[in-house]
Amino acid sequence: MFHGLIRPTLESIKMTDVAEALTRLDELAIEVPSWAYGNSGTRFKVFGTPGTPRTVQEKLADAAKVHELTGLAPTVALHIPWDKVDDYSALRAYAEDLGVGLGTINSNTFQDDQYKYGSLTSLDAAVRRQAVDHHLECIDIMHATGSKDLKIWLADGTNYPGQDDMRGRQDRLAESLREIYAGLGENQRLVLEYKFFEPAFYHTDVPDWGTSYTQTLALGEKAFVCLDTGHHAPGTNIEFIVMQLLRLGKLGSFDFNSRFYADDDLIVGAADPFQLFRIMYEVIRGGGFGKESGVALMLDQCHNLEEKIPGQIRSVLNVQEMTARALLVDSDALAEAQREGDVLAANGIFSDAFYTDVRPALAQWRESRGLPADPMNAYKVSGYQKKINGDRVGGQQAGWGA
Ligand code: PSV
Ligand code: MN
Repeated sequence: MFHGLIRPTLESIKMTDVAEALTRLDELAIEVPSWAYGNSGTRFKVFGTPGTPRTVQEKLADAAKVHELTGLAPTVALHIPWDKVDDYSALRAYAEDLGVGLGTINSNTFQDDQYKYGSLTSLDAAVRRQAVDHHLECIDIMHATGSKDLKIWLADGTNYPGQDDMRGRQDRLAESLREIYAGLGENQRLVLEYKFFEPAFYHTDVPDWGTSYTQTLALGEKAFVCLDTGHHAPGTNIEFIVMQLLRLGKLGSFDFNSRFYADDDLIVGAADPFQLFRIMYEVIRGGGFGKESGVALMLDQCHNLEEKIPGQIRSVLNVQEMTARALLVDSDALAEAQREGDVLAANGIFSDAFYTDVRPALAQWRESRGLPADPMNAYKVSGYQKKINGDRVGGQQAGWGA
């Protein structure tokens, strides 16, 4: 506890505080993306990797391994049509047998020729119809998979000033979204993801949280914003956006990943662990943490060079570690320092939590729950990678976009 103007030191965080913080970690659930297990790369090259899944069932098996070793990843997000199957109820049963559930359904209106000039915003009514129908099909799939969220990310935008009327596109977007929203079931939600660039270069139709907020606010209570950490300009204060969306009751989900330059989709927490800590602090501060909060913590990552399954294990562990550190912030002491205008003390309290090494405590937390203390090593010695490398020979490896 911090009293008066005495600056807290790292010793002010005791093991009892750590133990207390860790009990809340049981509420942490991270959704992994099916596409993280397939091959991916850049526009220059997609490298193949031994053992890569050929089917959605194999992707689910890999995701189940991540959950088995970490206890952190109980659901898997699907991308349609990449994960299209004939029988989604059977797929759900298959996943449940493996110990995981099916999560968010991601729509895809960015890889078909007809969407060259846009999808939900297109000037062409027939193209808009097709894009809306795709989302209604996704909602049908959600009924079978038991998924709660429909996540929409649009590649819509233009490359040149004057290419299209930005205002008209925004109006058509609102109209298309209204129709999709009307198709949602009672317990289903729509989450609209924003991204400030790419693949369109001049303007993007949902470039920022403000646009996503405005559009989802107009839709109603079942529509929320999805925040992908890689979709901001360098230097953006992402935790401010987290705070604001939570304050407005409109933060639906995260797509976590790391970026150095653009939408790199690297391992979350790898580029800037302090940013991840600050984001998780605002999530906790704003009531976005825990199963009842309604905020889905998803990963949206691709493992281009590194092995995919340990890449995912490392990712969920990073989120857990920064969440644990964020839970250590002594909020009473912080509020007191803030009231007293003690800038350095307040910043010190925040920093002390960030600099606390929670890894030994997390290893204990795992062991006490029957999980391996070191999931990365447990995977290495499990023989799973060797087995899938041998089993998964022939067929078409899954890849980003397939
Ligand atoms: C777009 O860059 C995005 O972040 C969306 O979430 C897509 O669905 C996903 O990437 C595909 O990897
Ligand atoms: Mn994303």
